Amino acid sequence: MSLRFPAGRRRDRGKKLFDNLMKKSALQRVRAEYQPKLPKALQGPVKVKVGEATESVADQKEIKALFPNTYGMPVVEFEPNSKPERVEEPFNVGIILSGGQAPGGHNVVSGIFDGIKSLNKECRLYGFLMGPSGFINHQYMELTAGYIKEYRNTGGFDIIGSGRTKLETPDQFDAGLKVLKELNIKALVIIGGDDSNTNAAVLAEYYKANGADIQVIGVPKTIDGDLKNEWIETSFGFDTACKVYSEVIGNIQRDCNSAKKYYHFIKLMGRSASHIALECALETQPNVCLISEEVAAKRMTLDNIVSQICYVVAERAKLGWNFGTVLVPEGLIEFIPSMKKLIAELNDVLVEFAEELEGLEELDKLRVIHSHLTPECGELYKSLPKNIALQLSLDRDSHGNVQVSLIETESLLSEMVAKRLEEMAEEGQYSGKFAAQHHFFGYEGRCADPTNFDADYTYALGYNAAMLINSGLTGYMSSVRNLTDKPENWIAGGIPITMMMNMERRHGQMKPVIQKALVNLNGRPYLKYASMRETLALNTLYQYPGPIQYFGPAEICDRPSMTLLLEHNKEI
Ligand code: FBP
Repeated sequence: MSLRFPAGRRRDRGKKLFDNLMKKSALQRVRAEYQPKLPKALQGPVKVKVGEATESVADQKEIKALFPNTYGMPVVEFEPNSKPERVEEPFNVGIILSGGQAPGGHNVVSGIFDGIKSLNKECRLYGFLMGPSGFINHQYMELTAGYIKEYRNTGGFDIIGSGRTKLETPDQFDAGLKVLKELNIKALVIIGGDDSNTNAAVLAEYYKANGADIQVIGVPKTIDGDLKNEWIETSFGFDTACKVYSEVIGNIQRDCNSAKKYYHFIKLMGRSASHIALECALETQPNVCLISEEVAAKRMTLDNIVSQICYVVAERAKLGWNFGTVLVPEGLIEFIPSMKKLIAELNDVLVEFAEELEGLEELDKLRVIHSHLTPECGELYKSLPKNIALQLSLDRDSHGNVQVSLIETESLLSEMVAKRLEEMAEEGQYSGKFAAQHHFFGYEGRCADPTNFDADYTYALGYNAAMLINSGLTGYMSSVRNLTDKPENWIAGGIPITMMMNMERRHGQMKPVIQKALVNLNGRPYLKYASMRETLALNTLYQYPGPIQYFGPAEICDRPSMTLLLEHNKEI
């Protein structure tokens, strides 16, 4: 069923007011004209350079057996071609935006659109609405030049909406195939994170195995920055989101250093990995930044973390400073070994005793859950503030994950720090004042207008996806590399998704999945932060990065993230 999206009816009454309210802001109007930069190879006709056959990063035998038709394909790279290319037969493409929003999604769409139109003006682009569910339930719209124009260089996924429905069963694949055939679609592009790209690989294999003649291409998206490897240097959206958060952290630090009376506990999005927190720490130089991967590696307890923060607070108090900033990665709680164990038990209890828990009042719910936990986890559960215990006991998301964005880790830590400081004061080890403010920066960064870096990167990823489709490839992820160089020198091509896979236990079963990239404790970004940590804790060396700049000198407007620069052995 073709739909206009978003559905809305303009009323004649008050039309002038409505039209006025519909006007774009000055920045939006000027930004719409921005022409994203493309790698040299994509600026005209392309030819394909085919590399060697590939292997998966691990578990080759198992992955090969699960992907007999799409395993071992070569890495491909595009090069400029002197022959002008025009595709005689126009073709149609479908797209799905999957999972959490990330700045630049609209430019992926416009890149695909411009890419296919450059091959043949008659090619058409269809968008499935609200994520994979639009594909399964046949809800779509055609994306025309006029419609896309409204969204170029803007943030958000509202062009067609996004969703978290998992695309993983043959029934869903067959339901989707029907609409693909109806619309004469030759290729489906799935713009998503590691799970969605894993599903793209499964879908590509399924369609190939069943002779469906449909190509599937993935595009690496997530502000969390955890979909990256040797071939995918960063996922899109990370750059913009981190710059938005760094701006506001900087503003808070100015406030903090002006009033000198609060500790600001700032939780930052990033469901699992701490890349966002780490990047913001490099940008803003807070007094403390917790890194979940370090907590797990050192097998730290909640108590250890609280002690670490209290040490900083007490030492700063000796210098007369009763203020500071603490960055907390969103996923922290799941990386504390004892909490991880508790969460795993809670996952089981919530499923097994769902009926018993249904409709219970808060206190009864806590009591019943507690009665089903092992003594060790029960004790930890009981020691948590009531609101945190309840937040940990909320329903899981559709992938079975704890909804970490709903857990107020920042308040949990500050409450525990306050309690410990009181004890320290009684023992004469602390004589400062402690007052806390709490913040969570997450959703406000996911739909920001993309930075020049993300606007260029996403447009190139989309345009590149169009070239992969035209090259007849399936089961590939769009890859644009060499990102710390100028966009014209970026390398465009495709990476077989199976190459990034290994087998992991998920919900009790071994599954082929793309390896999630956590913060590497031997990597330059982490080591750089670790080398400054003590100095940042016991001094006040805040940085104030300011807002994203879209117009001006390239060193300000086009600068990639510090994480990317450091990972590429560049100086920051
Ligand atoms: P993706 O992995 O789909 O890109 O989403 C990541 C994320 O932004 C996390 O940082 C956050 O924990 C989660 O989405 C929030 O999910 P929701 O939008 O469903 O509240």
